[in-house]
Amino acid sequence: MKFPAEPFRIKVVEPLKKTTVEEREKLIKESGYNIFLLPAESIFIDLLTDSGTSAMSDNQWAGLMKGDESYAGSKNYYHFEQTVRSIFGFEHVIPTHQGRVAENLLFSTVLKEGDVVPNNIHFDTTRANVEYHKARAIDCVIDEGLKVDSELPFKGDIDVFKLKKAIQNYGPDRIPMIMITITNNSGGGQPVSLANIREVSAIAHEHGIPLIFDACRFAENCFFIKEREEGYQNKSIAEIAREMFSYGDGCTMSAKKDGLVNIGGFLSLNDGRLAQKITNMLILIEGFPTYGGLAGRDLEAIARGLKEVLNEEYLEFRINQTRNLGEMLMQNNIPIVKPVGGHAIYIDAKGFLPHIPQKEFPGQALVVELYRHAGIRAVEIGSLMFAHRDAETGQMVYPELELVRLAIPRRVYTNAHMQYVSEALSEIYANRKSIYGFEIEYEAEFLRHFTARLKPVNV
Ligand code: P61
Repeated sequence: MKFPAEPFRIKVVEPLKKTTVEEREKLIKESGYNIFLLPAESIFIDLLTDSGTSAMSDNQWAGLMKGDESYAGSKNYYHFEQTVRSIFGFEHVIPTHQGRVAENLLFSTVLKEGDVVPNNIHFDTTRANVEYHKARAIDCVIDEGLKVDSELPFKGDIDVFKLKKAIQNYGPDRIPMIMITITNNSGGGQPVSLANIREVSAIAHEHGIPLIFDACRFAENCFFIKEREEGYQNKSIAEIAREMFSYGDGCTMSAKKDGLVNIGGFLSLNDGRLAQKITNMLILIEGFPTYGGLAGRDLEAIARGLKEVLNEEYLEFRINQTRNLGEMLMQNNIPIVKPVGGHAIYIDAKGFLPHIPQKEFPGQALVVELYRHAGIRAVEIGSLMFAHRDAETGQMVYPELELVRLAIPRRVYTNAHMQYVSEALSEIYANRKSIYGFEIEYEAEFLRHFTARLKPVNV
């Protein structure tokens, strides 16, 4: 079948507002050509992120009514704890209100100045949290993981030679943990193989270094393992997850992705002493250990979401919806990162707009045109996000990849919406020569893409 049919029917609808090109031109200009500053109501299809944007099921909504809002020891916490333990297998479960707090709690407890944390590729909040503690975040993904056209099945794998070299260079004492991000968000939502996880785990443990998963999209990663890795075709997603996490010592998790909820996260660890220290810190900054900044009802929704996300019919639809959009785009010659990842399509903006130099932000130019032309919101992952001035030479350093991410919220849009996105991109591609670049009018010192204001070049 060409289109993966949605394995759910729609019980509640949220009307979408249609705006005209003229209205959007005015709004995007007023927003300094920055889509983060747009009113969300003016967007027809919002593909800014798959984080916290899932549609919850009837079962999860029913769970909200079962929320026990006691300050300590709510039944929802016990359900949540038992669910996380049964899937992830780590002993201690610490709730947080989102993923970056789990990262912050872990790093602030473990990292010292000068430490080093290897990962396949650190996501931006992970990197920022490592660097905030004056440690170094280093990326050890395989070289193919950075190539737009490489079609390897597990482009999120860690290059074990790079990892071993890092351990040799810095010494295991300066590496308090090794991380693996599943799936690898910054590298195109690409999965990591179990063979690689096993190997990295052996290397880590040989040197007495704990292995920690950044597990935001763990179920999608497991689905790819089932689909692509020899010997796993007859295993359930839960079995694959159990094996995968058995090679690690803990995880950080943003439940806003594969927890299928709008808010929530957790940290889960085997090390009891570390968990105790972190729990004390949790009380200081998030809340009591059995709610961690969440309401009882939120914990219930996560517990139910984590069970639902293991459902194979759901995952098959999810991965194929994304893949199907990717295939429609490829048929129309739109250059994208291959193979298609789990949660998003990444358009190669250099290939799409070769006439716009990197200094004029081709990725952002495409993002602006998508909104202007069709009311679609995507996000630039390129020069606006990453270009910086070299501290020594004063020269601008541009990122290798200039991407535009179309992140697909879970269970939110239909395949007809995906077709709309594909048609809009084809129309834009046909007129791509008329698209112009941008220059920055205002930028903040850190994470400038969130608040920057831009203006068109030569217009
Ligand atoms: C996203 F533009 N991701 O992909 P929190 N690890 C990983 C993530 O993907 C992740 C977090 C940790 C987002 C949201 C987002 O500058 C941005 O629950 C692999 O968001 O704290 C989040 O989880 C952090 C988008 C975050 C951004 C920061 O869209």
